[in-house]
Amino acid sequence: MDRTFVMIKPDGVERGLVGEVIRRLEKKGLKLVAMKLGRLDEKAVMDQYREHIGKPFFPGLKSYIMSGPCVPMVWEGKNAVPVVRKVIGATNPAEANPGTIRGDLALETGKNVIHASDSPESAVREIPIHFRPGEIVEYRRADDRALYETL
Ligand code: IDP
Ligand code: MG
Repeated sequence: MDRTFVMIKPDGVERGLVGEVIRRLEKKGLKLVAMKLGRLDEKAVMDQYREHIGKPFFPGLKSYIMSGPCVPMVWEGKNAVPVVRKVIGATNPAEANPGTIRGDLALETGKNVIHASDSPESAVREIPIHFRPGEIVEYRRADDRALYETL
């Protein structure tokens, strides 16, 4: 099954939005298969955001991500990568649709609550930055059949 890397950023943790974010992804039908809480070290931030190194907003992004604890997670489900991008909404919360996490819960691009992989290739690259293989947990959810059985 498809997997994506998702991370609640320090503003989300500090605002008490961890449960709200997880609730939305769980209700969508996605399965949480790995999670931790902690500060990212510099190497993890540089690896995670390597495509943005050198951009004008990078120093601010780096200090924001390292300013407090994050909640890195892996979520699993059919089309997990594009589905989660839809659920989180546009990068700039002012442009994110209502009903999305960023559209409902944030105001600033620089404080947009959540990260999610933008492609399956990004997910494959990002997951091992934050999790060892043994930290990803396989299990059945009671609604697996109801969610995935197609007629
Ligand atoms: P994404 O998070 O929707 O994938 P990216 O373009 O990959 O968006 O940017 C990564 C993160 O960098 C954003 O979520 C945001 O926190 C930050 N960022 C991107 N562009 C800007 C900007 O113009 N100003 C401030 N922060 C930015
Ligand atoms: Mg991105």
